[in-house]
Amino acid sequence: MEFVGKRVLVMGAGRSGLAATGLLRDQGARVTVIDAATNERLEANAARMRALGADVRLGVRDHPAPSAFDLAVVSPGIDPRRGWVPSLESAGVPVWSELELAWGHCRCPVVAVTGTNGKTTTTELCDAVLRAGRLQSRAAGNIGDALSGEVADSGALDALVVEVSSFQLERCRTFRPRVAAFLNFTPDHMDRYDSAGDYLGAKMKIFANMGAEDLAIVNASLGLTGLRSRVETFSARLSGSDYGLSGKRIMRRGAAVADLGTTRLIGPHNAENAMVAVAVGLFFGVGSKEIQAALSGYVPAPHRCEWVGEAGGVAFINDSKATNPDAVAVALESQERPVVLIAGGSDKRLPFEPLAEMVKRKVRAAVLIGQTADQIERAWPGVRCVRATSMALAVEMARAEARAGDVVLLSPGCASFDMFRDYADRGEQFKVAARKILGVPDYRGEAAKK
Ligand code: UMA
Repeated sequence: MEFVGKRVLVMGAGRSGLAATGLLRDQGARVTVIDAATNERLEANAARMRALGADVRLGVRDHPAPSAFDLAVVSPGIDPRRGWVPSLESAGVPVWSELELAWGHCRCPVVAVTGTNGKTTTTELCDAVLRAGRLQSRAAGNIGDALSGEVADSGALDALVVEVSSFQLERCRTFRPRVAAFLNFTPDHMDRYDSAGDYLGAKMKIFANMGAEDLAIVNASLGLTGLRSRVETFSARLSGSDYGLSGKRIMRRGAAVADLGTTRLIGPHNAENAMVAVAVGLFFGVGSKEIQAALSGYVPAPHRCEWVGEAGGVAFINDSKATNPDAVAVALESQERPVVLIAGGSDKRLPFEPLAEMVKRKVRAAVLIGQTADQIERAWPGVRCVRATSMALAVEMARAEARAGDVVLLSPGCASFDMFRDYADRGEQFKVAARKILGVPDYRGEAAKK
């Protein structure tokens, strides 16, 4: 599409809106940005977008007329089936996701990673493997830096590794990754989707435009059929897939291709994440020594079963990134000590009953926070549950419930937006409170170090 002089509406003034505005202004489009909210962060973004020549309106209640626009670009946090998007579409204004806009300007192969859990770790691992093979690679997308902000100099890259959420795939038409990985699937975001099938449908769009020369790397447990691209399967649990596990070794069709024994990647879910990174490395011609070096050198990002410290025999682990019940199950599975669990948060309409049996087995007490506290307590009969109204209080209460030899685990199983800015803010608040108990003086979180 030719953008010069085009009137484009950017919906959402967060990271996606900011990056989309930069890209559109570079292309000569006339950009209007709207956001229903207003706060300090959005004001700062608005100042940057105005400096680029965009018309920015925060705290918008009445939407501008559809006839004023040739195209709308929607941020992933905005549900295109509700609110104002349907009226734009019925007025004939095309609505693209930010990912679709970015894709049209991308000049290098894309490795796209989706799935319910493990996307960020896998995206980082793939990027690390490609870099170890001396390829010019960059990670972007849901991981934090919107793709629109990364495509300008993408012609100089060998690959962009893009973490892709279901939200970003909605309102995508032409996105075609060279390699797409689908890690796993359990119901999530049921506050946005009408059914699990609806959520799966959004995720499956990752494969929609791929052809015979492209590669899909899929978890064998998904049982996906009918993809037009080449397919390789992986599983740490099922036999018969292209990639599997023998002890700590990753096997490809019977031959060892990497050793997890020398890595910090713990648990079957991380073995599967690593299998995808190996498959991506081999696809791009990275040597096995380089692949192994990348896996061995990888340090998991914060907020994913992150060790905070131990005092008086009680350890503190921050798994704030666990934003659905399945991720809590993975965290609990990997704990060998009794757990005092801090859980709860904003409601995504996900059931907690399936966790009840594991929680009974592993959890001494649960400290519940946020909107879902009542629902979780009802779902876990027989489990001691107490309530906290802040993270500081939750950590203190968890410490009081714990005995020497226990683990205090923050693994909320919910989104964070009822009490925190995001999952990282929630994890930082947990670490601040835990380090106070651990006796680490003056710890005020990662942000304070920058
Ligand atoms: N808004 C409206 N009207 C609405 C709803 C929202 O105006 O009806 C506004 C909000 O006030 C907000 C903006 O729209 O200012 C929405 O922005 P956004 O939520 O899309 O936030 P961004 O900063 O653009 O961040 C997005 C992703 N956020 C979501 O998908 C919710 C980030 O993923 C991503 O890192 C970023 O783009 C860059 O690509 C975060 C996330 O929580 C980490 N993702 C979900 C997840 O991982 O589970 C999918």
